[in-house]
Amino acid sequence: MIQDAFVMTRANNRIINVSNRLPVSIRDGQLVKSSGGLVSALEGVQRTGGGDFDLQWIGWPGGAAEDTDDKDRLTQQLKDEFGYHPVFLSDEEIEAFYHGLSNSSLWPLLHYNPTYFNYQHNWWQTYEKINACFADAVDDAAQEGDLVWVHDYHLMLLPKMLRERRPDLRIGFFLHTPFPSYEVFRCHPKRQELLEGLLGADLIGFHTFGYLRHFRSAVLRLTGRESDIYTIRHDETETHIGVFPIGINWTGFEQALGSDDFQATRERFVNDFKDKRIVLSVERLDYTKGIPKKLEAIEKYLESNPDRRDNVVFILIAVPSREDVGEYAQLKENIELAVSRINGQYATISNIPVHFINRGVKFDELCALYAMADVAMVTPLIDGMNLVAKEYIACQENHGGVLILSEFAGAAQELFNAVMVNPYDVDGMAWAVGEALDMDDALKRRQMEPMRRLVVEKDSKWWAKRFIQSLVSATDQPPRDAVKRLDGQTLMKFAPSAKKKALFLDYDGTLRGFTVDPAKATPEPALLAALSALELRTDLDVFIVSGRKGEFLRQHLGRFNFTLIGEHGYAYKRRGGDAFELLNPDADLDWMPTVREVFDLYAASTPGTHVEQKRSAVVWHYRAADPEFGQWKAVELIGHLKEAIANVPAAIAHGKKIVEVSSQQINKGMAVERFIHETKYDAVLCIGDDQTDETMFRHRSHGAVTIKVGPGTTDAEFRLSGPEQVHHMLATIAGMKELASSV
Ligand code: GDG
Repeated sequence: MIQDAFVMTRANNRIINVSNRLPVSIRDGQLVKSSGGLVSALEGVQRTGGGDFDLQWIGWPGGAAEDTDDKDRLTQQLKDEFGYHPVFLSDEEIEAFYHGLSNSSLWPLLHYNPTYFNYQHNWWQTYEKINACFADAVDDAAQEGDLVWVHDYHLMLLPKMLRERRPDLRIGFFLHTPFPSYEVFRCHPKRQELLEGLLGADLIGFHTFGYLRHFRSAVLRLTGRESDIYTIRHDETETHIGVFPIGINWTGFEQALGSDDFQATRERFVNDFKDKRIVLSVERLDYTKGIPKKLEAIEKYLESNPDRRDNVVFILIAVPSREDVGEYAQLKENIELAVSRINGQYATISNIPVHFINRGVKFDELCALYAMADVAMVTPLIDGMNLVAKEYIACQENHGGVLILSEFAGAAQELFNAVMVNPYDVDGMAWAVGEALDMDDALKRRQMEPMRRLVVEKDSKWWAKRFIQSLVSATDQPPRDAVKRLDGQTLMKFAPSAKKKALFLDYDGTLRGFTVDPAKATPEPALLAALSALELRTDLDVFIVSGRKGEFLRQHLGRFNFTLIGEHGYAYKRRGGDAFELLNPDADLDWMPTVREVFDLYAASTPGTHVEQKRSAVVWHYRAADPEFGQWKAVELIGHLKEAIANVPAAIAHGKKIVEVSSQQINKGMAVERFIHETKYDAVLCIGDDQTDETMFRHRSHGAVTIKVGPGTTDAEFRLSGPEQVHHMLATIAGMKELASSV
């Protein structure tokens, strides 16, 4: 299935899957299959390999490099037999990268557990180093234009590292855990670096919309990058984001359910648990899975239902996990204590209520348990998705079981018919056990059938196909606007000659970067140097075209022999002149008091915002407001204004952290028009960064060189990334002799 999508869109049929663990482990020199949620899901992807399509996999094969003899032979074997490329880790690296940074700092925060958070700077250094080793491994294995799919929190720096090394690759990242609220994620000392690392990807996927929403919020607050529901904009490109709920490896389950081994195991278990009702739970022994609270609920249920103590069995399979991390050892001890307390209290001569199995079971045993259990109790405190919930449903071929599901699992977003519980509410969970055990058969079937259809259809292949298709289309799309990089050849038009040339330069965001306090955005030395050099060129007329008031321009740029155009073209002062004149003295500004009133209302109700009154415009500034609240109120304000100014000659612009209403009879484009009509220029350059500058860019069609500064859609022909590049361009123009150098 993946093949189809892939072959249709690309000439090169290779996907490089990168995850911390390979789906096999090296034990005693032999290759053994490893288990876990990610491996289970990706097995489906791997199975579609072969034929037209080639899946490579890069990851750690488990164990310490020191303990692996004959690495060369194993590397060769992994490559030849499976298309796997191992990244070996030393004992020290496993400690710092895997147990340390990944599982003791990232895992707790991603799962809302700052109290379990631990951090050491050397862990971070090793995390950077190992991510770089993975980048090297991908670099070695990847051919031009390959798709690279990076998985999970162990490799959050990898997308950026790869982007820097190999701009030709198409990079996707999928996070298998939740992405928490910004308030929790911000606890991480390296929060910014982690986000920047991820933003190297072309596409980032999450299990649920909630995680995506938190991610967007963290990106906005920590990096200032704005986004819409599908994309995060940055420098000259964008990162796509999307929701891709993972599915189970249905092919594997389907095969198992049809096998003799499964039938035999199932019969054996049915016989073992004759006359008993089974409530099953399966999970890694992890504090996120909520096992202690589940045991409290079981205890409560047994306490309040003495008549059930003889015939209900709770089978708890808790697969050992991260036993080297202190919190996990403590958790295991607490669980063992609770289990023996419950069994001591509620065992009868004919029944032991809790069967606690602290190891993995074989796959056919797992399937048999899923198929025969009357109830599955999946009650994590938080879980990215939880495949066990879906696997249990898939094995309910006769639709006779009931799923109790935590509303804090990603799976709860899809499995609406489960008996939903709050895993912190012990009484509620105990009640749900009774409800599930006593549910009538017709209702069970009605609830189970649609859920089973969903998990069987939307399996891991479906999931992988959707992700890969989205990555292909994200990277196949031409940039939203075909903006070129500015080249030296274009700038040649401004090389010294007898003919006159004009430069129309916006100020904020173009000549000067933004500051929280606009009054502090005064010209920096690099800009002053470039402008001084330009001033010496007698064949160049320079115009500063800004939204600022004339006085600000006079104070900070008045020393140059330039024409200053303030308030988006409302007032201008000619070079050499003294006073500011009006561009259009007859403009109708009667709408202004009404707009001002609306703006004042928003300033009063949005902390950190203020109104700036200009002569031909009113501006609401929200740069210092909470970024999300500011953005939200800006959208609301625009809606409000649209009604208020429906029939007047005024226009609304949503610029960078501002909303502005200005006269339609005055704009920067009209100012440019006035001056290029007065003087016949041989070449014209217009440069600016926001929406108000777009009115200047319409002169592109008359041969002007138009340049957009920063990201975003534009009508300009060229793009520069920020003020630094603009300074460099101006210095280049100023210093031109006969031949241009490149920017
Ligand atoms: C992470 C996220 C997300 C379990 N016990 C046995 C066994 N398993 C298999 C299950 C299942 C997998 O392990 C567990 O997957 P989960 O999704 O429940 O949980 P995590 O391991 O925490 O996985 C999670 C997942 O990644 C995928 O994105 O859903 O939220 O935390 O497939 O069947 N398999 C066998 N014996 C066992 O005893 N054979």
